[in-house]
Amino acid sequence: MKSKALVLALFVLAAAGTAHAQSGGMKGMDMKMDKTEAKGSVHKGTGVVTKVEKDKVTIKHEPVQSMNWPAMTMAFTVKDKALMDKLAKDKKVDFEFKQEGRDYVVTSVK
Ligand SMILES: [Cu+2]
Repeated sequence: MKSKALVLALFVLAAAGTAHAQSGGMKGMDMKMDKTEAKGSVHKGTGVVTKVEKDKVTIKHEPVQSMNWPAMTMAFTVKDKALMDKLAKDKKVDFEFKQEGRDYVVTSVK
């Protein structure tokens, strides 16, 4: 009986340790995956802002080779309110964006 209890205790400890290690490992993996995805899908553009709306900005941008885009005027989604401060009509901007479904979301503005 004593040894059975000991085995059980060790098993519980081992299981707890494994669970902990797993959640830590998963977290690390998620972060790595996010980074890889962001790195692969962020595109850079240059253009002039033609219109600023609540959560959208229209940019007359130069060709974006990574998207196979010619120069055009189009709307981008802006989710980060802080980026809105950097966007103003007629301002020339260097920006980065990523595709999210059917939206193109601005991720940084210079
Ligand atoms: Cu475009």
